[in-house]
Amino acid sequence: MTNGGSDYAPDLSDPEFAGKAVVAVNAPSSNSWHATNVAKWLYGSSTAMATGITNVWVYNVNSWLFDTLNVGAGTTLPAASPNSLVRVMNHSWIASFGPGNEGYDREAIRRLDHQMTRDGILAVCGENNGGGSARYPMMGDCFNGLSVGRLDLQHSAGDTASASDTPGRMKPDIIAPGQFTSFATPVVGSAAALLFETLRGSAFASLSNTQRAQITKACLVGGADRPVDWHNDAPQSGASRGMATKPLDVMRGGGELNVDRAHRIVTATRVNGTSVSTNASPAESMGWGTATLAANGTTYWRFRLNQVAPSFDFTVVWPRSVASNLASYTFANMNLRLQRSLGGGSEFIPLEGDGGLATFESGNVASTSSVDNIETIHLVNLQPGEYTLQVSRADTASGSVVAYAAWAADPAGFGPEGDVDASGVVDFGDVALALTSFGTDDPAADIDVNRVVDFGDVALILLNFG
Ligand SMILES: [Ca+2]
Ligand SMILES: [Ca+2]
Ligand SMILES: [Ca+2]
Repeated sequence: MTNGGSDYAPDLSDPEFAGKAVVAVNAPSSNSWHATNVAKWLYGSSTAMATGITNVWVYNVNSWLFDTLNVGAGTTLPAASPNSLVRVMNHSWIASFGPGNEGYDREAIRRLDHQMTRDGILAVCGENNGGGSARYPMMGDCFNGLSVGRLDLQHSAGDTASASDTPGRMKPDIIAPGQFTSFATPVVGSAAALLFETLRGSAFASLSNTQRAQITKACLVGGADRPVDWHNDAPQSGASRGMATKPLDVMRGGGELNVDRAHRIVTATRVNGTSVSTNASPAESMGWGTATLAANGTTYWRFRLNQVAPSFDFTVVWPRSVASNLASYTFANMNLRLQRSLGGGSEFIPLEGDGGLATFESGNVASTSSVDNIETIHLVNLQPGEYTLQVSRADTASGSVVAYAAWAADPAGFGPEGDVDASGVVDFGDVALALTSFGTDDPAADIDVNRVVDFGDVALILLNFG
């Protein structure tokens, strides 16, 4: 899909599209440079990441809005996809019905979110071009897809407008390379197609396409690069240290697309959240999982760092549910909190404020937006120890909601148990360090996590020796 007008189709004489079935849905259609380049980044055989995409349907924006999405058609739902195998929808355009007509903008977004969960699709939607430029509600205001900005930060960014469903949500969700947002957006779409391809493998046979779409979203955002400039505005000193009330970086969203890490996450071991903290099994350095939360429900993941992790990132996303008459929607408010834990998750040590000073160098341990449907923990230099990650619902809306989580911690924190000095091997240096901190609560040497360095820890070092 590309700009309005009849010139919305890619030039199929380009060898990048050889052998691909590209259907221009609306008549008349003609080619455009814009559409051709969007198509190259999305499914071109040499430019795109997902070179193997073979079946594509392209639309004129106006026709798609009124004849497919069915904006203005009351309770008539969006039309079915041209093929049930369609998984990615690319929107390299921006628009608004304008002042006084915000209801149509809202309706279009509501319909798109409904379509995504109904049909198991992930929509990628471009932001406006230009740093400081105005945001447009369509289609970047969506809840269930991804809004995309540019790696060079020359894109619109900010909160969804007061006229949107649930105002104040942060956009964009992710940034990617591209000369224009129109070309950055299909880069994310192509990455999404790669993850969908993985998720349709036999190991994932039990998943629905709607689940696959949200797992893809979680892995793309959860696997994104968060460079040193990335921050979600959590105070870094004082009583509120580490407490973020906005989940994303204002300009970078969830971060810079890293398809390799996203793929590593989705192919790592799935670990689901569990409602009893002591039942949470330790997760590996990368992975994903789900949890179903009732109103006011809580679920837990557990992590065991044997060494310092230079980075630790945990992201959770969840979709809104649009009523089948499109007149309303239900929307959970999930929050994240990371605490140090002891004894396999039976006791917690809060890390907010000064309590976290010795535990992490910078970042956030709580993510508690009241409006977004994404929350993010991002930490630099998290010290060894046991941690419990809590996802809780702060709303009382009826019905259960699935949380889709993805995490990526630096594997340096997941070396051998007992390697207290992080030399890569359990040796006499570790025994020496444990004896040096004997009797203290130094978590680096408290291997059995009972809050004191004692003979139990030395015994574990000897057990793991060599
Ligand atoms: Ca929240
Ligand atoms: Ca060692
Ligand atoms: Ca101990």
